[in-house]
Amino acid sequence: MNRLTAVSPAPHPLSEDDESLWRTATEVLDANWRTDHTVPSGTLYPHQWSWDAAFISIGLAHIAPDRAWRDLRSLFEAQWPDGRVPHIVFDLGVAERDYFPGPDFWDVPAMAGRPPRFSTGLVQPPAHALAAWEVYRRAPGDASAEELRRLYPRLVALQDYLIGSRGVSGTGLASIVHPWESGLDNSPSWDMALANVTADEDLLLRYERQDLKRAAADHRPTNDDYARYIAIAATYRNGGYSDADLVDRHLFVVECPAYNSLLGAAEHALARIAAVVGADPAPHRDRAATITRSIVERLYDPESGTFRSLDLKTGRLSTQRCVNGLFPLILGDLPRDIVAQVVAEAESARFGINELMPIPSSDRTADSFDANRYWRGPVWINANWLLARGLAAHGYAGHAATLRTAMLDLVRRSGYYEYFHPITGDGIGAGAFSWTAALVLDMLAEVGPRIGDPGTTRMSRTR
Ligand code: 2M8
Repeated sequence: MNRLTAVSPAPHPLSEDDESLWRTATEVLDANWRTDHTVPSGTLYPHQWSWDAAFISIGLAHIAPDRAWRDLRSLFEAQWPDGRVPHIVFDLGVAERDYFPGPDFWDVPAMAGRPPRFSTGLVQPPAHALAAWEVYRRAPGDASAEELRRLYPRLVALQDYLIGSRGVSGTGLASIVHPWESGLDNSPSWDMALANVTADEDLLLRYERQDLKRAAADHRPTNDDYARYIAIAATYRNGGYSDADLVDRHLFVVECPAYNSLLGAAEHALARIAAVVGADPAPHRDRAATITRSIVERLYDPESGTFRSLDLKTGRLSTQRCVNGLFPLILGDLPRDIVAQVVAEAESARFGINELMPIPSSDRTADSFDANRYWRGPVWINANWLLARGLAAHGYAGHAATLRTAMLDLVRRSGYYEYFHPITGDGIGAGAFSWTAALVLDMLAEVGPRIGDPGTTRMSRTR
């Protein structure tokens, strides 16, 4: 495996502590690099994951832009002819037993010059156009412009797939067909929809969970939920990964506010990318406006002042308040009155923006809150990084800086974990986790010494 020969310096002087953070984050990404992509974790996740690659590329842009583009390119080289970008691209050199469900389970046919079983048939949140734009901004120049030109048609094909084949409601929003597609896999946001799926634990006798060999059982999904995940994935696979008649045929069809916010953010990013590559930005702006309008019309619950997921099989909004309800903040065109409501939700005891701890993945006051279990309470850096961006873009610079301070302090204290206990801050899940390291680099590069400096406007507690 080729190593980065030297640690690239930060773009501005850092404190001694931050200098060390910069170096160790670089080391994590370097250790997780595999020829043409980065694995999320060398132990728990030994393949390439779709939205991980997006976040990772943003960090790599600061230290090895060639790797940032290579990572995104590798992912899009695995794009299916229908435009979907698989949620996992398998490294066929990794043993089947090292990750479940692996290539044999998904049993994807050969296509587009790829061997059989090269990927899963699911997708993940479309964070890639945003990432490509951010990599370009961080590492501008002809080489990056060329990469953007190469990626643009593929990014558009992904959006076309999501808005077309997955546009089940015909409103411009995309549906997910599995909790794994949300990226927020075990979130309480899916509990109501999953309650209608039979949990057949016999499936776990046929298929052995690998995650429990590498992580504590009370940090991971329950067996019941895992059995449901397998049933949903197997149904989609057995239907040949077809998206026809999903509401009638499939077990899980949901519109998620986080997923669709990233879908809209992708159109905003594509409008900017189009201007660089000589394409027409107008259709992207139109689509972005439609997506924001539909998210508000369909997924916003004015009574609670938050966004919720919508089960298309029952027509019901989830009753759970989860971090996905805050994601529409990343949309610059979210109406101001709704922004204010969502910020109030983020400030409330349910999520509680403060300097001591980033925002948890789920409502701290709800019965479903679980401080240890995967997306049901713990803190995730990618979600907080996105929320900080959204808050800053809507003029809440103080809140954005508070979140950044909390994130950097947490990682300084606990390490580059996959997720963190929302009360103690202890690291949970995989250590040396790539997107945590990547986004730390990005925060250090962007804010640098100003983080924690109370004399600056970014740190002000007011808007
Ligand atoms: C987690 O999901 C995978 C399945 O895709 C798993 O639990 O095995 C999620 O946190 C997801 O968002 C993430 O992309 C993936 C790899 O980091 O791990």
